[in-house]
Amino acid sequence: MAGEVVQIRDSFDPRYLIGLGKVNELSEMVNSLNSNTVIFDDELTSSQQDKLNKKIGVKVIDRTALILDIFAQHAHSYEGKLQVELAQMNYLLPRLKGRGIEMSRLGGGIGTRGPGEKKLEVDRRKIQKKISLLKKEIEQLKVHRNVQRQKRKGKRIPLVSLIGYTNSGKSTLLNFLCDSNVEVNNKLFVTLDPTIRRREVDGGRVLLFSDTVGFIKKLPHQLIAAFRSTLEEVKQSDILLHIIDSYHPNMEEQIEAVNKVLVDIEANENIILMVFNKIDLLPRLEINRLKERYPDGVFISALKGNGIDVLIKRLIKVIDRNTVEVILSIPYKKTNILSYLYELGKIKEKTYLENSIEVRVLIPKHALQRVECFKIDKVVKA
Ligand SMILES: Nc1nc2c(ncn2[C@@H]2O[C@H](COP(=O)(O)OP(=O)(O)OP(=O)(O)O)[C@@H](O)[C@H]2O)c(=O)[nH]1
Ligand SMILES: [Mg+2]
Repeated sequence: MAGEVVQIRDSFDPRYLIGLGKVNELSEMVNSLNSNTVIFDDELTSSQQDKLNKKIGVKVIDRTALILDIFAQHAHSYEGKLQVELAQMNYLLPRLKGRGIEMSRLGGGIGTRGPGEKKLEVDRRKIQKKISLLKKEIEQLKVHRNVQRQKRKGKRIPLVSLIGYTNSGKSTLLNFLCDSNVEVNNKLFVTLDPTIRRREVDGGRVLLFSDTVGFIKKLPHQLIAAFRSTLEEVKQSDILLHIIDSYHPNMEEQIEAVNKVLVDIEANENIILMVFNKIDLLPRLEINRLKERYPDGVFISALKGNGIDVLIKRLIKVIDRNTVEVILSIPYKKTNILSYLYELGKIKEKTYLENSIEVRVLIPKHALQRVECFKIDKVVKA
């Protein structure tokens, strides 16, 4: 970035978003710095964009266009590409309308208004058709994903979602936890496609970890709408790990922005654990200050591996809040249930009797029903 101009106003100027004086200041700056693009950190209407283009004489884009562009570059999967395209179309549609109004206002006599309007109408219809096609396709993928989710739920393996501001280290943590190789980069929105990996913790229990698209402040609504099915995954998780870049100068603002998006996607009622990442970059004093301020937080370095054991312990504690210890008597014919128990819970004791195996096991409360038939002798600990 070559330069920056900030204006604080009570209301937006309908013509240029910013005031005319600021536009002139911006023009001078563009000239003196020899810049070729101006990016507005807010959304522009198409008419504002046109006027600014003319006035400043270089390409002017808004933050939504920039974000959509980055998303487009990073979308790899079929679903990701469809979602970005849908967001782009949603961005384009009202902008076409804007141009239409402008054209009719011009009232440029015979020959300008008629065909202009007609072409606009054709374009608009094309885009609307494309939008409904994209929505349909995304919907179909969502059905497929729901089936997968149901299968997972059937097995009752807890799902932990990593969420947080873009570049906070979600993928780095997933890679560390699950020994995987999701792309990590010091850029924004590297991850767009949800990735799920499994990890065994605490002697054979399995947890699923999901990494997903990063949040930002003022996340364009076109993107929230298009990525709804991806974000739905977040809502369905058993626990959310809110990964925070504790080295970032705007850490607090980023935490707020993430909380806002969580409210938007109605995931704010989920169990959320705040995970302060990148503590390897902070002096001890600063870490202590953070710990004081966020006594319930977990403090880690996903890069170096500091604090990961504490994080896992905390996760297990949260999950175990919803577990019970039971004694089951499993006939030898039915021992295939054992693999389910191993995956799901923690077998604490196993005794081989004449007709059955007796196991003392810690399982999630919601799985009690599935093992009811094995004569739960007693609930040892609720
Ligand atoms: N020093 C340090 N750097 C880290 C740590 N965790 C992540 N990083 C760096 O932070 C940058 C972003 O990491 P990612 O894991 O790609 O972040 P992300 O949250 O997945 O980002 P998006 O997918 O873009 O939303 C990379 O350059 C990482 O190497 C950490 O604990 N310490
Ligand atoms: Mg990532």
